[in-house]
Amino acid sequence: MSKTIIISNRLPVQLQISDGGLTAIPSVGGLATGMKSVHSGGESLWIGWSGLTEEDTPPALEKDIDKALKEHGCAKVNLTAKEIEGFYFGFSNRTVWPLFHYFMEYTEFELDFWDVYKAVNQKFADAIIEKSDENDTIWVHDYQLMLVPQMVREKRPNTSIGFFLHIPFPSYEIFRTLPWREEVLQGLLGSDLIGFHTYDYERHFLSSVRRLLGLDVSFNDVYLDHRVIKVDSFPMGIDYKKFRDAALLHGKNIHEKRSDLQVKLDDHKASAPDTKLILSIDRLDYSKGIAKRINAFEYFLNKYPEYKEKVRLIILAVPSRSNVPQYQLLKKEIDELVGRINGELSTVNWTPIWYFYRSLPFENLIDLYTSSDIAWLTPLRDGMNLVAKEYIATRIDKTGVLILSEMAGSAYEMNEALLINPNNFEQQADTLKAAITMPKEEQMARNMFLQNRLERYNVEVWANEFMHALNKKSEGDDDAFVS
Ligand code: ADQ
Repeated sequence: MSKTIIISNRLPVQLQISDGGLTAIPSVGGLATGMKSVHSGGESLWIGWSGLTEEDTPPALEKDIDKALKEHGCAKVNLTAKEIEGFYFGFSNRTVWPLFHYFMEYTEFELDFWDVYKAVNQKFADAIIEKSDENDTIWVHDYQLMLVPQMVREKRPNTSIGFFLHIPFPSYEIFRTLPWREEVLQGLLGSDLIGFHTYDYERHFLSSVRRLLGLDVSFNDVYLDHRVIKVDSFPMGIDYKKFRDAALLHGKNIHEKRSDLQVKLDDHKASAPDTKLILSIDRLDYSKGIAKRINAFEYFLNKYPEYKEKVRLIILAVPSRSNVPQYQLLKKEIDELVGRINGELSTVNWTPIWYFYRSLPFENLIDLYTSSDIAWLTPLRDGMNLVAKEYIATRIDKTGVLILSEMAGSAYEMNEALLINPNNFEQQADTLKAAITMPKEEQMARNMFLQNRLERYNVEVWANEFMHALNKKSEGDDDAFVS
């Protein structure tokens, strides 16, 4: 029987080694949830890195780890600490991530990183070959594994291979600066179907293929030797029901067991009912525009001083890639900015910014979404941005205003949000004012459209549409690709 093989850098389970032994805990992330419909019923295998380096894996536990992963339909690729350094912290996050997000000044072109990236991609490809058959369908995820499709294709010319990029694809002018640009394109073109979040990323990719490889491109088909590769956009959704149900439950439990954070949020509401809460949630990443957002908030308070003591900005920054120097510098910059602004503007009754640098449990995420009057998300470039979608899904009474950067992939589908250019402080200050004063009826009218769309195009639909297009491709039915 043929199966589906899913490949991503990390597995959808986390291993925990304690005195009591080994446990594998399923992750709650968007990808893991989205792939549930594909990754179920014993007909699929998920291959990835377990999160433990070879050095950190006690040899006596090897077999137990494999067994625990197998129970979740997973198999691991073993990586050494040196490989993680060059492949993940190196080429993936010091070359591809900054380049694809247009941070040229942070992009490092290191031959050593590239060599390790190639070797680790080969390890993933070898694991796929070892654990799959010719008839299996293979779905490779994201920028850490862009060479895998071609590496598998060389050994399995007839296998059906799909690839999805979760981050933006840059314009040709930026992409062509990469010393290994042809190899990356050829790696991706080992696929039968290549998916992006938006039509713009798809267009950028096709333009690079045409100009750098000189291949024939017609509409969204690439012609390579005797193969036709399909390129299309599949905007990723969220698990709408999960967020909606959590918010409904949250409303019912309000007077029972409250988290510390919820107690703080409720106290805030009781003591300052007219103070609007403005929420921002991101991984601590320079692409998310957190420092600029804090500066824009200060600009807003100076432009409209009547809102001092009437608004509060909550910043939740989730620790991320703290081994990479740029992320350490950003953390320092944000700490200092928040300290300075709170120091200069706070009053006896008011602190303008509440800043949390940590990962919070899911319940707390829901506390924040449901308690905030406004969500303000200002990435400078973002493949999609799921936080924008999650905030809207939790607004049970349909109130709440979403201010969203035009540079996020999700902005293409969320026209009813207030869309802004994160570099335009004047526009952002005016938009914040418009959000604070927006009548409830208008909020509800906008969110009704947004919620209907999010409910319909949820993450399961996203995964199924991709798989459907990939299966159609292998059956030779090209009608599935008319976008
Ligand atoms: P990310 O850059 O991580 O993803 P995003 O899409 O916003 O960005 O997803 C973040 C996820 O983390 C959300 O699902 C959110 O609920 C969760 N999260 C945020 N704060 C948390 C916290 N404190 N504790 C626990 N969970 C938290 C990359 C790309 C995006 C693209 C996604 C999916 O950079 O552009 O949308 O992949 O393709």
